[in-house]
Amino acid sequence: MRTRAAVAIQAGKPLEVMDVNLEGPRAGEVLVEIKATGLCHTDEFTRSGADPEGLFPAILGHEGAGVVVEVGPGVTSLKPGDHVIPLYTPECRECEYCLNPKTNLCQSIRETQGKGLMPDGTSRFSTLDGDPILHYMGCSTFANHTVLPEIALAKVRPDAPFDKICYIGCGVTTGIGAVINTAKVEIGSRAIVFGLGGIGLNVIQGLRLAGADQIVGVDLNPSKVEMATRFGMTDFVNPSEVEGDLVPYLVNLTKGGADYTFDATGNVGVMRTALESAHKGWGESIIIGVAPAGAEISTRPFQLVTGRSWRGTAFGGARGRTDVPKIVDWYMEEKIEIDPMITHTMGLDDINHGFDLMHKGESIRSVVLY
Ligand code: NAD
Ligand code: AHE
Ligand code: ZN
Repeated sequence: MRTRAAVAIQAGKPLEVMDVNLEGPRAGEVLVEIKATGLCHTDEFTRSGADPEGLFPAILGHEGAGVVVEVGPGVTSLKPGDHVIPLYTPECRECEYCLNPKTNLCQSIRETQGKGLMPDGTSRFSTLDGDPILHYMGCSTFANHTVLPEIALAKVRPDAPFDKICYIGCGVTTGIGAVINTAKVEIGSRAIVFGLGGIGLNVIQGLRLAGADQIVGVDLNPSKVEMATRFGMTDFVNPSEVEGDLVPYLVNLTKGGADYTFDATGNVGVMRTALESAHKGWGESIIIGVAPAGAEISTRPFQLVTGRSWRGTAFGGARGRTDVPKIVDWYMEEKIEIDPMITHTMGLDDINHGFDLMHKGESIRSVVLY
């Protein structure tokens, strides 16, 4: 079939919206009509050329929601008409990783996914001239139709609105999951969140859900304060307004350091500040942000010797097919909020405008509606 897609032809260039060819689903695969997709900073990271795994030409996008159109041979858990959220972290429920309760990082298709290919080593997308176009993070939600493995789709309730629940495909689950699944934050904790964008705000929302007493937000952009306060931030710090070193300032503000700190910026300098502003003896710092190729983190080992720990999280530690339908339920039951964070919507033809808004710091989430 033909479908419409925003294609990343080359690193650093705007996406080009065009008709592309899409082959039907092979064994174990599912054809999905994408109804809405969010724009995450990770898409921009890859588009810009900063991603060491970035490959071109590719159809980016990994934060979508849609409807099953057709299933390939052997697919048993989904049927046409089912509402689904694509999963860049699949859940096969069989691999060594899925069988270990300590991780959500299913590895059953990671190798081909990292090469922009389906599990059989081929791509379903091509140009109208027949040249292959690569998949991205196994999802490619910047296409109106896409093909995914059955294990990379969460089936969700049909009454949930696509234009909101697409955000559960990455930002919402990553932020809330980092608090609940990875850090396992306790009631009464003190926490610091660095970066109040589409991920950091969901960390704040997760911290409120977990019953944290103090939720400090740190961002260079003061326009984020209003939204962060609405989601539960108790104190705001703009590093550009702090005289002297930020670490002692934050340690003092949190009465000795935070029980939990979260980096949602992708800046390795910020990651160090996050680690060092965690409480001596027990503070945990969780890295969520994705750093550019070649960037490395550093600190004095003494920071760890004296009881701080440094951890990371992908997709908020969530097992997608199991956890994502539950998060959709939380949204529908009003346990969590999504709507105010979706600050802009647009058609696929205007997708580059969504990236401009992200660069200018004017949006939290832009969502493309098909
Ligand atoms: P975003 O652009 O919406 O937000 C980033 C925020 O960080 C902005 O508000 C910006 O002002 C702030 N910021 C930037 N530099 C800063 C600094 N030096 N000090 C303080 N604040 C600073 O991005 P997002 O969509 O929220 O994504 C955040 C990060 O999380 C990105 O690196 C993204 O790739 C990553 N991410 C990781 C996962 C995962 O599974 N680990 C999932 C999604 C996104
Ligand atoms: N390709 C990058 C790594 C990017 C990365 O860390 N991705 C996160 C999800 S970000 C979603 O917005 C992730 O899930 N990582 C686990 C994995 O297996 O990719 C690089 O540095 O090479
Ligand atoms: Zn993302």
